[in-house]
Amino acid sequence: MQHAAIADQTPELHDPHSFITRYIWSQDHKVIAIQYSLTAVFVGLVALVLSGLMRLQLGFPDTFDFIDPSSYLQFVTMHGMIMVIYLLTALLLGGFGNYLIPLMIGARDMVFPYLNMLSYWTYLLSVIVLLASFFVPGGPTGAGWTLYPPQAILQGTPGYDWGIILMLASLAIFIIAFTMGGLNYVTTVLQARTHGMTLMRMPLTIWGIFTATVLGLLAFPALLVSAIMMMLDKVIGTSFFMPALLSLGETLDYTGGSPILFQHLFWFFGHPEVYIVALPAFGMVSDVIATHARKNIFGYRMMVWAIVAIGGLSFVVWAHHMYVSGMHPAFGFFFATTTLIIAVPTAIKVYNWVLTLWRGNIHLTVPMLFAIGFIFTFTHGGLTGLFLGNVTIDLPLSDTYFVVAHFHMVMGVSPIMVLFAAIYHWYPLITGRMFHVGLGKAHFWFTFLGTYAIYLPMHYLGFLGVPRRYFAMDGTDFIPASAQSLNASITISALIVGLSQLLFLYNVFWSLRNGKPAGHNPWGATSLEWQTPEVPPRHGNWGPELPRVYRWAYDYSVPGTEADFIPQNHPEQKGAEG
Ligand code: HEM
Ligand SMILES: [Cu+2]
Repeated sequence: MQHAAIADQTPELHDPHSFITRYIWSQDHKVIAIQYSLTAVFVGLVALVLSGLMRLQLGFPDTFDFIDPSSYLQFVTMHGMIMVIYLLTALLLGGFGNYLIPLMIGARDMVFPYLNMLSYWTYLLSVIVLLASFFVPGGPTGAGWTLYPPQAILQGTPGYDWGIILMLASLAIFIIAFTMGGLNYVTTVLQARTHGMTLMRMPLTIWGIFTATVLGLLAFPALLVSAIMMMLDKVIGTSFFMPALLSLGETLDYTGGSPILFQHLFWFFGHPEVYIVALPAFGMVSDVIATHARKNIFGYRMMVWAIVAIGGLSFVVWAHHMYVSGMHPAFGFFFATTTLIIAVPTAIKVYNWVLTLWRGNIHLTVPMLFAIGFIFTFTHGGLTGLFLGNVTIDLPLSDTYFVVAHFHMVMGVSPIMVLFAAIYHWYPLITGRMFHVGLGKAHFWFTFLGTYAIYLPMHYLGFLGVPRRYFAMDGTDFIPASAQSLNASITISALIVGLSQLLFLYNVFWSLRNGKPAGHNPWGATSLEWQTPEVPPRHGNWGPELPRVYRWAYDYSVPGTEADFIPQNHPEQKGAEG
């Protein structure tokens, strides 16, 4: 607030002049956001293709010669890792974090624009290193996205040589990129808010992105050290994670290390990672729902504290991923209890979204459809989490398709629904054009219904005991033959959902040229990013003067006012919270 001056130089001061400084080596947060997003979507498509290949094998075994058991494991690993880290984390924070933070808090840019630019190029490098592993001898690692040692670096696992080394290197580079971006986001939110933008007037989008970034800064170091330690185990033969081992009849040189230590480090990162992805999504979906229901968000303060509480709690539940590793019952009890406690603030959020919709003036726009779809998928995914959080229920279900169904619903599909909501919602601001509504709705229905066609049956497969990460299920007597027809139907649905994403891509690119000009603030939104003098906002965002904020971001349908919304920078006195 009083620090607004930090980011308040006149925009002309370093307005980029050449094509290169404007679009390639750009320090403008909006351009960096687009660079992050395009790269993330590109690798995301690679991950999508990999999932299609896996599904082909599972649905129609023995039909596709080019998928063998090793490549199946490699696809699983690369698919999982890309989706979680290189797509979702990068797109939500590097993409939307970058685009929205300065605009929503009324700053001209990030506080450290050069570092921000460096963050993108480092991220790009991590992606290149990751994808390079497809082309090295042995191919990418097939250790599973959890990379558990000892098997990750030992013979027998695909890509145990080059593949795993490149994966670990790529993760380390990614974390460096994330840290540069993350420090920027945190500092910018804390130091560069414009006049009047108190913390408790910030849109929930910013609260979600901010808290997620703090989580990332605390959690990623655990992954960084484990990557470095495993790299040392692999390359120079230390034994951090490697016990004494007999492999193929041969005693290996390792001794005394602890694979369980890796699991603890990994999940100390891995669980908060779920919320690094979820919290920005929670924030964005709140704002989309409020805007398109023309109603203030129900329980704003409760929503803020729920985000913060979930963020804090997410650091004390990690071992619920390790029930099968064997642990003292007291620890099992502890981690089950903390896991169930997280359900409380999470449920509060779901209730508040529904209560925001309640008696709202609901516009079923494309962003709103995706937001409502998210409430469904997230609730369903969350409910199965309550089951898996209990030790006794988790033990038989662990490593089955029930788990695959659970995490895809809750952290695969749900954040993707919000990302689509967000892209459609902010598309008019970013491009100055409207997307094609019919295509958008078709895209929604394919994606939403397809999600259920893919993942509902997987819960049932899990009950049957169908194991996760298996190339083929035939020849097991406990899995009935009917499981195969389910698998075929899942595969067909997955292919349809995958192809229907082309509707989205086509819409995004077609509308760039052919969409109707969107004009200012087509949704009638209150938050600052829609109040810039130009659409799309120019370098420096605000013209000669920073906006001044008089109210929170949720003054929709305030009684006694003419328009059904009052922008945050509007001085008029009426409004719920002045
Ligand atoms: C149409 C969309 C998707 C399809 C069809 C799909 C399909 C699959 C399949 C077939 C597996 C392997 C299951 C196994 O053999 O154990 C898998 C694993 C996985 N997927 Fe997806 N997936 C999709 C989207 C996503 C998204 C958006 C995420 C983001 C979080 C994600 C994260 C993962 C993870 C973390 C794994 C586990 C990898 C491992 O076991 O190491 N998936 N997915
Ligand atoms: Cu977890």
